[in-house]
Amino acid sequence: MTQYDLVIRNGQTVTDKEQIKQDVGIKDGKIVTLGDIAEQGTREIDADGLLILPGGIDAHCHIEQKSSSGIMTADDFYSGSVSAAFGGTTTILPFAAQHRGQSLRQVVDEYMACAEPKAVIDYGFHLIISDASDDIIGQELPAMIEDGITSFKIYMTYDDLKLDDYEILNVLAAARREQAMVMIHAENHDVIRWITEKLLDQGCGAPRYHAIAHAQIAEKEATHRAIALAELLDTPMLVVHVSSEAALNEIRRAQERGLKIYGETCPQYLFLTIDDLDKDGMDGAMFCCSPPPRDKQSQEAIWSGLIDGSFTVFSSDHAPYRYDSSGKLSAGAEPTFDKIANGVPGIEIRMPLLFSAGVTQGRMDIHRFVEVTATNAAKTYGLYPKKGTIAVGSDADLGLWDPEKQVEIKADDLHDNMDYSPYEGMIATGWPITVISRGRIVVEENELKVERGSGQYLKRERPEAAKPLEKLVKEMNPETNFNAKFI
Ligand code: DUC
Ligand code: ZN
Ligand code: ZN
Repeated sequence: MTQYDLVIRNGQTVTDKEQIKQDVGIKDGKIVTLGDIAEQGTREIDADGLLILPGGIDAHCHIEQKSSSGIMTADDFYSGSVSAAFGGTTTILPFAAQHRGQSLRQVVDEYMACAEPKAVIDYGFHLIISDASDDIIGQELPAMIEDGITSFKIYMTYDDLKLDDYEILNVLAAARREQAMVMIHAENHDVIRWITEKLLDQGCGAPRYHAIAHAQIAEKEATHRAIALAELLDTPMLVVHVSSEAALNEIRRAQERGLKIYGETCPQYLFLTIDDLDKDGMDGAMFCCSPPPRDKQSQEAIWSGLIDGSFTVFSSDHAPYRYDSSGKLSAGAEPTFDKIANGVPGIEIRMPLLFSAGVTQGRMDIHRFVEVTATNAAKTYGLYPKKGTIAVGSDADLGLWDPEKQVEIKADDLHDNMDYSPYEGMIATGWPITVISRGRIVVEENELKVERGSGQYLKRERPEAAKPLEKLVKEMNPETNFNAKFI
């Protein structure tokens, strides 16, 4: 009997560090051999001319999630995970979102029950914490972290989600103690509220005003403040969905000072601009997300942060709301911008569009592409080296990419449950033609090959990246337990 369930031959394996022409031998869902393999596998794939990349990890997506204003995403765990897989992603980390009044255990149990029978690829959860009461932070959160949900998102804006600075400090202190990763949505709530009121008073309610209300200064100020709070307690933190140069520069400055501050950006900040929100009628609603796409200069700045290492992860922030009364237009046919469901889809195009505009067009090398789409997410969220790399002992999660295949993005061809794509008509050069998760062929010849519910839940480790800095640990003031240099 053969030692291998699957052997992939003649391809070039690519990790964040190296590209090697070698065979990949897979057994029981794991990579067991890399190198020349003489023996036949039960199944063989000829990957001549293809790049074999680690399966992508989408570390920020909203699936089967009810927004704080009660609108359900268009994708459930089946359509969301299928769409991810067709775009080369083999692991998703969506959110289990707490609404105020809910216990974290109840929230996680509900999301687990939704995902388990439907997901076709592996998945874990970040929590969203909207209630930072002592019980939640002191007792429930540590229990959830112990159970493998080792990261959580908090918000500085939205009436029903926002934490104030005092609450953020409590959350950061808990994360520090438990060594979990804090993700933060950094926008100044009152700035957005104030501008929104003024705009609406003047009758400026069209979708494009969403981008004006969510001013860059609101993102910059909140990013600066969040970093200051994290520094006070010496707590690692990741700023999600960064859209502007000003916010990026806050992150850069923190990193230059040696702080463990990480950043994430997303396709909408590389491929869309404020002009997209200014389409005829309500069509701009299809591009409303927070923070919003900015101008061309910001796009270039965000590209530079992705290329130079300032950003750690590139995630989709897939937040799919259809362009109808179930989603974008749930508040009526012509809602003002503040009533438009916030978010854009992108789980399937995340990797192909970045591959095309980044690697094919020569902006970034392929190793950096692997780093930001897979390896760094695994490291940041406690999945490495099980996920995010190609190594003996790692899960056999792989995308076989044809670097020359051209695909025109069309909503009709994507596998999510959306009725539009913000990226309609864009051409991607480079596409994953075979996608493998734990040795199972999930996508081949443009067909789904696995059953619903065949994805597995990932109980995650405490991330190495969430450990406070040794240097700062020594500087902590023993009486106050905060960073002594601020006294
Ligand atoms: N934050 C997200 O992470 N996604 C969509 C909208 C938002 O505010
Ligand atoms: Zn957010
Ligand atoms: Zn999001």
